[in-house]
Amino acid sequence: MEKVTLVVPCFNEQDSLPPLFERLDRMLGAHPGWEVLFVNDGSRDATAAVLDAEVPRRAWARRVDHPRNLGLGAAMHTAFDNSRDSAIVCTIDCDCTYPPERVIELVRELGAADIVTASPWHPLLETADVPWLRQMLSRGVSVLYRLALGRRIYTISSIFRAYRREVLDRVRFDSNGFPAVTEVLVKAMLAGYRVTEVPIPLGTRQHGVSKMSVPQAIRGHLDLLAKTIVWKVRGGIIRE
Ligand SMILES: Nc1nc2c(ncn2[C@@H]2O[C@H](COP(=O)(O)OP(=O)(O)O)[C@@H](O)[C@H]2O)c(=O)[nH]1
Ligand SMILES: [Mg+2]
Repeated sequence: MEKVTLVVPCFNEQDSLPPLFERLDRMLGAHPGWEVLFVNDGSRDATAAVLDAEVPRRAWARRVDHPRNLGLGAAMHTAFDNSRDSAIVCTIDCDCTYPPERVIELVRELGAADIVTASPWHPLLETADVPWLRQMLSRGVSVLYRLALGRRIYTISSIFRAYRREVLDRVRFDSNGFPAVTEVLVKAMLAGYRVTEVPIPLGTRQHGVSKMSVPQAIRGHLDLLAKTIVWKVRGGIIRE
């Protein structure tokens, strides 16, 4: 059986973590080869204390801590470096805006793909329980990447994904923050890896607040879009 690591990046998620642990407890009983790696990225709330209490009680749970907040991309680097013996690595969010149980479908779909990503903006889905502005931005950004890449991709920035280990070993990404999620997918597509989208609706956060800054996200995407066009014109990304 292939080893699977679920990576959970956490920044100030003291209230999201307890319900997530409960759902993972129920889910992982049926998946004995799976582990969950929490990356506490210099949280300033009680995230570390919640992990202190919950992780040691579970055989499937591991954690890594950054001494200070380094960003989502840095947390992804730490997690990917700390899961080298897993054939499959998934990233899921802390706030359960994607139902964590649905990661099982992503892993199943990896049979015929190198990356499987949740796709709330897939045409098969009509609604999303997301504030109007966030939804327009996220949908709009995905359209721009679709045009820049010249490839059918409906959702470019979802964190809820499954990767084959080879992709993470070969596709380097430089972004430290949220754009890392998009950068790794763009580069993998340009390098010829197979990407499958699974329509999964995005829900609203029930605990805590979003850590994404909209102005920063817009700047990050404009920068990455410009780079994407250059990479595309140059004829793709060489697999390292
Ligand atoms: N490690 C780490 N995780 C982060 C950081 N910012 C956000 N996250 C996590 O990334 C996931 C998505 O972030 P969230 O704030 O829900 O963003 P949104 O879903 O785009 O509104 C959550 O699990 C967050 O805890 C960060 O700076 N470092
Ligand atoms: Mg979220």
